[in-house]
Amino acid sequence: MTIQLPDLPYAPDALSPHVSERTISFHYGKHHAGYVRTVNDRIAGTPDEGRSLEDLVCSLPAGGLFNAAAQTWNHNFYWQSMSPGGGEPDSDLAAALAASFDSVDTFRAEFAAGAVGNFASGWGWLVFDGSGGNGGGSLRIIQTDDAQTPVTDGLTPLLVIDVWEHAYYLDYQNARAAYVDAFVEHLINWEFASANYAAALRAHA
Ligand code: MN3
Repeated sequence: MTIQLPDLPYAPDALSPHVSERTISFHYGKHHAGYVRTVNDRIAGTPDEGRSLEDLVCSLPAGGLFNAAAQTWNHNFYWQSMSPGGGEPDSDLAAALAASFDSVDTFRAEFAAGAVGNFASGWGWLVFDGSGGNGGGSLRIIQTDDAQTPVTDGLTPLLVIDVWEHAYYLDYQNARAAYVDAFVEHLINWEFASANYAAALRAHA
């Protein structure tokens, strides 16, 4: 069994002009596909072959194979975090965002500020932290560096933005803030985030 490169959930030009078909051709077709290929090359013929991607990410030691596996997971999640229409969070997620950040608009501003301010080649996340127990939980905005992923910390990702330069340089050059603004205003797949939130609540009930 090998780790698969999932199909894009939309046509490669569907996010244009906010993320161009040219960016997706490199980002999905070269970077993401390259991480998948690296994972498969390195697990071939080893005891890791046949394990799920999640299992690999949560158990591998730091190093090149972890980086490729975690980057594969993060990119799988990133493509789903965007949709051509954007939309709005469902009522449950909207209420949770309001409880944690005062309003959905304040969430957008804080999520954008975190992603713009991440000094690393990394990722900006909205996560559900169920560590409070008793069916409770809170929403948090966190940043990770390089290939790091909240999955290894027991947090449940709801949404992610890739802020490695390869995610935006062809379209925005050094203007990361313009890319982040386009993401929060036009591209957030709220249906995906809302479904992830509902699943997180069920898992922690
Ligand atoms: Mn990337």
